[in-house]
Amino acid sequence: MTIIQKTVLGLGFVLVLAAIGIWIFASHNGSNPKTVNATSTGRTSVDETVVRGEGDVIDAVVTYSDGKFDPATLGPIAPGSTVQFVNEGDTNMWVASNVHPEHTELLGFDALTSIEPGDSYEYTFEKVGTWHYHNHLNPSQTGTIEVTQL
Ligand SMILES: [Cu+2]
Repeated sequence: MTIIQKTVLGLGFVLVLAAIGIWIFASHNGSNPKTVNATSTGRTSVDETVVRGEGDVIDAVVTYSDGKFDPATLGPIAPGSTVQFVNEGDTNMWVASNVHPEHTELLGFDALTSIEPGDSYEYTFEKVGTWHYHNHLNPSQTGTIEVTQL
């Protein structure tokens, strides 16, 4: 092989690798169309927290473990967004709207029962507002959901 043949072969190889890389990158990016970049909110780096309502699918997830809800403040999310509260801790949780113990800030936002580790509670936020909640079993553990017209 001449040096020119080797160079052409090498360049061809690099181009094929680049094409494969671009294809993988593009197909990965297109895999979750409802995810919107949330970094501009400054509240969280979790992309899934800026979402649009899509009916009965899970639009965002809040996890509970070690006595904390994560993210502590979720949003903004659009009206109609369903949030799943997942108990990843080793004690029960009971998600309920403030104010303890009446839970009247957002009527209906109340698991009405104790959620065991590994189980979850889902609630669809229809009303615009900043909704505070707590663990009814330990009211000092709190979180916030921000529902805004996006
Ligand atoms: Cu309560």
